[in-house]
Amino acid sequence: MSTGKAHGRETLVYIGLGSNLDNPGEQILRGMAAVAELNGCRFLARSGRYVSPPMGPQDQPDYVNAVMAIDCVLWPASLLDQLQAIEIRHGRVRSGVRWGARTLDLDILLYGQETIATADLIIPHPGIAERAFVLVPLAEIAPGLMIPGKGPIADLLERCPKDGLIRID
Ligand code: A4P
Ligand code: MG
Repeated sequence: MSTGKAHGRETLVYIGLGSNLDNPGEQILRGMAAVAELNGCRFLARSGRYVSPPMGPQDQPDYVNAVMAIDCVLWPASLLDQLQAIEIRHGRVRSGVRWGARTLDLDILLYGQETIATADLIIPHPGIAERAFVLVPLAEIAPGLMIPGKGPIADLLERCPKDGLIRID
């Protein structure tokens, strides 16, 4: 079995981006550019950017969120390492507060049709089915998507309240 970082087979991966500090709209664009430049990843598509009130603690600024699609030959754990390195390069400081403010959050929403549950990685990303700030941009670039264990994105979208989500570009 290979112990390298890449497995050679291209997999369609969706990444969720979020930011609510230091010019969030700009952070999202820079985050997308950094992901697109990763070795082993090829940019396919991006959604518009959306503003929404914070989920979780309310004493923090509104968020900007977006979703991007890439073709990726990295193993899921290697991709997570690369994404966390980008978060740190973009000024992410983990405060220890659950759902606290951040310059850049990069979540692996889907990795092909795989279901993964390890100590460090859960795919599909938990909460994907209930969060308008994930579902709406994801459906924008993948309207026919099937989410493993959850069903068609169109059905999830229909059930999900959109309170306060505004598309800004
Ligand atoms: N981890 C497990 N699965 C994954 C995955 N699929 N992708 C682990 C990425 N990471 C994954 O993440 C904590 C750990 O989750 C990682 O070390 C990784 O091993 P983190 O980024 O350090 O912490 P977090 O993001 O604060 O935690 P969490 O629970 O992932 O928060 P969420 O779900 O990202 O929510 N409100 C609005 N409007 N928009 C937002 O984007 N985001 C949050 C954070 C809160 N409120 C929000 C938003
Ligand atoms: Mg995260």
